[in-house]
Amino acid sequence: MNQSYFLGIDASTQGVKALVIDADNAEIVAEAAVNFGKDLPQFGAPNGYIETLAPAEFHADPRMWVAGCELCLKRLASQCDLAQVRGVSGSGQQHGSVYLDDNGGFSRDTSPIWMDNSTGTECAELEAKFGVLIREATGSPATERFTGPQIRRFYKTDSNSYARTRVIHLVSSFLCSKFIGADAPIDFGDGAGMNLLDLRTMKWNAEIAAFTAPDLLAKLPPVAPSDTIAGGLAAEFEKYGLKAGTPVVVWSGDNPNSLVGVGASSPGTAVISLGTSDTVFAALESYAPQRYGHIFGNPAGGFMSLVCFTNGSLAREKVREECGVDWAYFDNAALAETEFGNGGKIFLPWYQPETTPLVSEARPRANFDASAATPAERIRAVLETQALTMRHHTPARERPRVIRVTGGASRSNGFLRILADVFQARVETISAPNSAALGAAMRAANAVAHIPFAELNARFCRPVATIEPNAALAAQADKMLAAFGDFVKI
Ligand code: XUL
Repeated sequence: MNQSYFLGIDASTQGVKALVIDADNAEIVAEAAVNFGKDLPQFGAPNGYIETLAPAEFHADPRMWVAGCELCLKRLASQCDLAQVRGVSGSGQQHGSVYLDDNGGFSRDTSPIWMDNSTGTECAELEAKFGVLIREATGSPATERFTGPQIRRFYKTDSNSYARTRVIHLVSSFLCSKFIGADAPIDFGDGAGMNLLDLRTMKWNAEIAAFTAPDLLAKLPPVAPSDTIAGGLAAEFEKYGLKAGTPVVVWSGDNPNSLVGVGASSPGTAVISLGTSDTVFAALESYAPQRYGHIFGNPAGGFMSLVCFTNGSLAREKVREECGVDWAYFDNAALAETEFGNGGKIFLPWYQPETTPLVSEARPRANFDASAATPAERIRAVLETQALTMRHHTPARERPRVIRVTGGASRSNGFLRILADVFQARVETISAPNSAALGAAMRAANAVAHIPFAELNARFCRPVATIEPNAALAAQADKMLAAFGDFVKI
């Protein structure tokens, strides 16, 4: 019998992915995926959420997440012997909340998820009541998708159902509870995405909870470090070949799990994920609230920062279209036909309202005349400005030595070179298609078999390619950063 199989499950917005790692042999031995739209059409959520609600409301049926996990396990069981699994953990889309009553049923039929932005009023109320304390205590400003404002809105719009609620779980703690057949704690990583956890004490903030909704403290599960064993696997999972009683480690959110799954859970390595929106996240030595973005618990211990830039890949695509070039040209021309610095051109691609910095209207801004620039200059301008924006919003104390880049746009050599030179850091690309599920499996291996994360990183998170910064450009990068700072202030 192999003693080193660990199972990681990622319940994300559009589906569930799961994998089994063999920790001793540094191998992923099985991988499976379920797509909610394709595989579970009975839930009527082709993209993972119910499409018939008001425009700002995004909900999903929590039963769909359970069904997705079960189908995924069934698919995994056909690939490997799940009886060999020694530990289980998981990942949930952050911020979503599940409301359970006293009778094992749901007191709220559907769950608001992270895409929901219906709580502007509740956020304003929290900010009016607590001001900067919200950011100082919880690591984030009052944020529409965060669970506290969502709970407050539920209480205000349906106080009877709120009163009938026994416990409010996050997606992660709800699914962990299903796996152990009892209420599971909320971990420090995901708990920090609620505007309720006080990151200075790692306890629920009683004052904020009391203002959010009556008796809320009594309805929140306990919080626990991310390496806590929540319980043993419930007997019903034996039908997939798993063994009842196998340790289940508390689940966490998808971003905290990804931090682990890309091998960046120690300070010094930042992760840039280039997707629809771009996110930059990194492990932090200690807790200090920052002006932008969010701070969550790092499942490997300590904290992590996460800053989101809304205008990511869609903005790059828009520039490509406006320039009338294909991706092959876009990904390489910026490097080949232009020079670092690009004559000082800055182009803020705010084609949509931007989160960082907060810009409420779609309003691209340039310091040069685009009609007089070549396509390569325009492409370099957007890529250099995006890189400068990321560095500008990374506090100096967290300047990374290494940046791990993931996501679709990490194929662009031009962009990788620009990131290395702007940050003056080594850029590594990694292939991390299932980083949240891998992070969960690594957390299970760490908590159950006590394999150190450094060891797990060396086994599972090796870079695919490396780009060293050109140190001769360091002074110029500093000047560009200063010029960028002046321009965004205008
Ligand atoms: C992070 C966030 C999303 C969700 C879903 O704050 O809202 O990244 O975790 O992926």
